[in-house]
Amino acid sequence: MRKMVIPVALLGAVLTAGGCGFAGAHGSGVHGGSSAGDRVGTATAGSGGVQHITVKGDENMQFTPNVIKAHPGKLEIRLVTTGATPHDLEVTKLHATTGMVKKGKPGEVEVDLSSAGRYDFVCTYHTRQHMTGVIEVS
Ligand SMILES: [Cu+2]
Repeated sequence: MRKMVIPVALLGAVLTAGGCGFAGAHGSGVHGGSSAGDRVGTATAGSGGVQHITVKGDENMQFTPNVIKAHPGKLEIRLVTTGATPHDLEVTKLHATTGMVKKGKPGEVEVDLSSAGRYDFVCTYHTRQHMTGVIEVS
């Protein structure tokens, strides 16, 4: 069930379309996808003991944050897409996914992180562009 979605070159035109002012935040011109680009986010505790984090998927095929720090327990991940390219977020080990998320239509997935450790997540559309991240549970 390998899905292939090849986004047409949309860079440039779409970046000004968003209302969130996100464009330009990563305009350093640095490419390469190495681990130097850790963007760390910490899940916040919510009602009912469920932790929450919002992750953005952008036109550079990157998640922000791409390192999520959480505690053992339930975590709800909300994925928003900032540009025209759809993304998803799948926690690989748990086979849990948001499904395809388009701009303006966030998707959520709740995972039960019962034990400490590292849980990788990916965008299944852009694995070849290394659109990945990790949840660090401790
Ligand atoms: Cu993606």
